[in-house]
Order: sequence, then C-alpha cells, then structure tokens
Amino acid sequence: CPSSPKHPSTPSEKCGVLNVTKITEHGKKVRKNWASTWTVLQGSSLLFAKGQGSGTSWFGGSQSKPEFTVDLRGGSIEWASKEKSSKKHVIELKTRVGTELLIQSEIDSVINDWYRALSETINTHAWE
Ligand code: I3S
Repeated sequence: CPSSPKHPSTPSEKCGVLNVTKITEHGKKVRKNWASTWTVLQGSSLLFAKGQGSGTSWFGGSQSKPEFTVDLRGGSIEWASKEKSSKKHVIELKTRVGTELLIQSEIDSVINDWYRALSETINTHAWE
C-alpha cells in the first residue's frame, strides 16, 4: 500500500476496496449508506475515502485528504448478525467513541484477512 501524506514515513499495513456504511454515530443510529470505499489500515487508524472505485491513486494522488478516519484503539469487532445486515461477510466495528460501522466484501478471503488485521490492530493497541 502507498503511505498517506500525513504519515509519509509510515507505510500502511493494508489497503483495498471494501463496502462500508456507518450505522451509528456517537451512539446515535444513522441511516445506512453502503459505499464502495478505498480503505487503509495504518497504525491504529482506519482511513476511508469514498468514490475511489478500484483505483489505488488516493495516497500520493490528487485526493490527499481521507474522507473519514476511525481510531481503532479501544474498539472492538465481531461478525455482524443477520439483523444488522442481509449481506454476507459483514464485519461490525465499534469504536470507543460510539461510532459503529459495517464493513463488507463479497470475497471471503478478503474479508477474513481484514478481520484478522483489524483484530490484531485492536489487540496490539488496546492499552495505549
Ligand atoms: O438495515 P436496513 O435498513 O435493512 O438496511 C438496508 C437499507 O439501508 C437499504 O437502503 P434504503 O432502505 O435506505 O433504500 C440498503 O439498500 C440495504 O443495502 C440495507 O440493507 P443491507 O441488509 O444490505 O445491509
């Protein structure tokens, strides 16, 4: 993965296109809005940029500002229940500040790798 302009010396651990929607913001339910989203895991942050399709030109490219960033420290993930989404392979990510996201890919191996990477990050940075 390319590194972000904010932390040019920190290579990102993982990146790719996932389907993402917020479901809760600061503890309050919000309307789902699934979007294909360029997603980057970097340190204890998960960065999202909408509308990038399958391109990889975000970092180092013209759009240098991530649309949305979540701090994974103190967060948790689990596989989403059927009530949360009818889609397959959905990860539910809860942050310490009460934002909940659903993260999905049609490809099992892709979503399983993300699940593993996010769990590791959360465990590694839990006590910072
Ligand atoms: O949890 P919901 O309300 O069944 O989520 C679905 C809706 O957000 C729907 O959009 P509108 O009802 O705003 O038109 C989406 O198109 C669906 O994808 C959502 O459900 P899934 O099960 O796909 O997460």
